[in-house]
Amino acid sequence: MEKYLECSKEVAVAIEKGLPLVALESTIISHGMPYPENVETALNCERIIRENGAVPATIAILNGRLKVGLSNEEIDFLGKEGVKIQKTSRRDIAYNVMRKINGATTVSATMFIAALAGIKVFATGGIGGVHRGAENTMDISADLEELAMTDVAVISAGAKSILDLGLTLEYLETKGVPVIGYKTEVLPAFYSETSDFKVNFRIDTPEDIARLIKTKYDLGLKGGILIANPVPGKDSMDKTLIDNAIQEAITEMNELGIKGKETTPYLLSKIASITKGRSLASNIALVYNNCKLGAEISVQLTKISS
Ligand code: PSU
Ligand code: MN
Repeated sequence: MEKYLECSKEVAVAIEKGLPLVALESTIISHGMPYPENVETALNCERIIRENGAVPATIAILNGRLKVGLSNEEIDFLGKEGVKIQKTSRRDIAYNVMRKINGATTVSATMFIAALAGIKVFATGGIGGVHRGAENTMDISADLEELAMTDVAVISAGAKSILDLGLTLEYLETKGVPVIGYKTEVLPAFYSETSDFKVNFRIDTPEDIARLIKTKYDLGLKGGILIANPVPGKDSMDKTLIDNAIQEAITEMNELGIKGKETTPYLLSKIASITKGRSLASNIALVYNNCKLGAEISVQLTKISS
């Protein structure tokens, strides 16, 4: 595996010493936010994870190498190049490695690489899921299948209502993925704290979430865990306002005939422009909030695992 996988010095030392680690994805950098906010956010995520006692491991594919832990220059490169960097989910990994090209890893590809490196906790903004209209398009993110098979706990602010939240939850249930609400019974909807859907279980402390992760793997139950952490109240957006923006963005996307992997990046930037940047501010705040919780969970997991 060393032929393909390359950990930074800091990450390699942390793995060797059994220190808490938190993985971070890179699609959010290259495709999820505009430059320079994307780079600022990525660097702040790393800082927040460190401040909360864990080691950050931002993941990407660079020149065909599966990189775990990036330098600030590498993060800046991914942010500046933006959509020129290929959005890379599980299906794209082997091709990128074979061609020795760059890839910004989605939740699915990041989970796969994190698991290879032995990292069990991963913080992001939102996961991909079952898209609205999936009964016609079959657009279901590879993130859900990855959660079904790869042993990594993913902290997200729920799923954006550009997705069909109800169908996304059904899919996760079929695949045996527990959906945990941190201090909430309600599945948060990314930009807003609430939705019409419930999580499977409410857990109120990072320690108990770590105990659940450990118990699941002690039992030999394969696959991930989805931890839904609501956007902080002050950064939560008015539900009607954001739902209208999402609807407008989806209508325009369909008129333009945008499909497949372009869907999520298109909607994110369209919604940011309709809301005059409010959604971007909310997105950044929820990612920071997830990094903090991810570090706290990883610290607890290390404590009970040693
Ligand atoms: N949701 C966000 N921001 C993002 C993504 C999702 O709020 O940047 C990215 C993640 O990398 C996720 C991917 O894994 O989009 C899902 O893409 P798709 O729907 O094409 O599987
Ligand atoms: Mn898709």
